[in-house]
Amino acid sequence: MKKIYTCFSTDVIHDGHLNIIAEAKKYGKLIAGVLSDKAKVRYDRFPVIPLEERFEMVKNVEGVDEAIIQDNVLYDEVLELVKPDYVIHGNNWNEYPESVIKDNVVKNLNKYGGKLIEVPYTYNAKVAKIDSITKIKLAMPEYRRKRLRRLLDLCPIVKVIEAHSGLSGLIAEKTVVERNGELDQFDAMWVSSLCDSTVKGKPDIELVDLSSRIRTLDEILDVTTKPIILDGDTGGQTEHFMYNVRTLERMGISAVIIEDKIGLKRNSLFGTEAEQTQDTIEAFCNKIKMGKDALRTEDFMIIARVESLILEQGMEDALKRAFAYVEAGADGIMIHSRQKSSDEVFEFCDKFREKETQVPLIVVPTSYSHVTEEELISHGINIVIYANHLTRSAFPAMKNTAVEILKNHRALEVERNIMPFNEVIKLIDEL
Ligand code: SPV
Ligand code: MG
Repeated sequence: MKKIYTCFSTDVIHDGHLNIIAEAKKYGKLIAGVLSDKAKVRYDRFPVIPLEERFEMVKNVEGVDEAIIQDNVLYDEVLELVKPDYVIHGNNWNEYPESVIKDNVVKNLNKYGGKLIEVPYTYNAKVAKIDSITKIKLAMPEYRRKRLRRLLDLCPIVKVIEAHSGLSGLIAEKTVVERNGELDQFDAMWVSSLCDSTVKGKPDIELVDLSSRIRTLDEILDVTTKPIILDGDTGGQTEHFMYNVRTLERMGISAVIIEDKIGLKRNSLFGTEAEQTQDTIEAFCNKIKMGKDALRTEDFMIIARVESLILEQGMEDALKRAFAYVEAGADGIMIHSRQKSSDEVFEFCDKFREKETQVPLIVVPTSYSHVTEEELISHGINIVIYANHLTRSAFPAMKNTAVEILKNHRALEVERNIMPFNEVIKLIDEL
């Protein structure tokens, strides 16, 4: 009896899968892989049902003889283990970046003479509807909100990119690349005060108020499914913060990060060039505590941002504050720095981890952008935020286009650098 292997990364069995199963059964015994959560978040999207349920679902489909968990997007391990005579897959993996998976399967099959069977991918109205329902479910507040905590459990480091509009949110949502033969994508979005202010032509001084920030959040929530971390600036007055965290929690935001400053907030990267005042430990701990008390779910995270290194108050002060904020109930600590070297951030993280092994550490490597995610992981960092990079890349591109049109008295010269018009109109999926 020949062995056939296929892998499912799905929450619902639909016509497409049944077609693959029917085709597979013509060849022999079918072993179905169920892609684990950890692999699924790199490959396509977060599952809407737990792995155990997906496993049961696949195992019980008629035609599946055996189910196993596939813990990697790439097939090296599973093919080594199962050694199937055939792998069967839909023909929807011929384009980048999915094509790297096909290449990987072919490479592994070639090692022992296994064969690949490709069947036409089924995409009909029913399949499209299931896809759309899954996305809607993922975007619902109660599902979206808790996913940041899940990601912290699943990923060696949670990768967060800045978004300031529906369009930049879609880039964060949909960009998938191949790296060293594997697929990779961002896990969550950061709604930065700097970028949310800058795109509105305003300074980053808490002038863009929460109502406006909520409109930005809503725009992003409307077209994406990934979790969102809000840059909450100072959190404002404690009495207001208590109301605001509940609003954010209800909207499905996963976390707010508040910095331990008071008065007129200036962007941290100004450091001591601008006058900035740090809050007292007592008052900031009280803000955290009151915020936590106001929450109604276990999902939403209040993360405390320590500004001691920014304000040159020293490592001792930074650590003292971080431990006090954890004691007050902070769900994570963000340590910020504006040095070109990562030394002070790493020293902070190493010393923090000597005492505190569980509370997530968050960093924003804007000034020390040479550090890799692997280095951050080695210092116990759990979340990396690329805090302003989509805004900073859009600005020079727009400026250059404006300059070129003015210089040339026409738009022809910019055409080669801009998106073709017919691609723009197809960029956004319609219902
Ligand atoms: C932001 O992105 O608005 C931040 C990070 O708060 S920083 O600009 O570095 O202060
Ligand atoms: Mg900010």
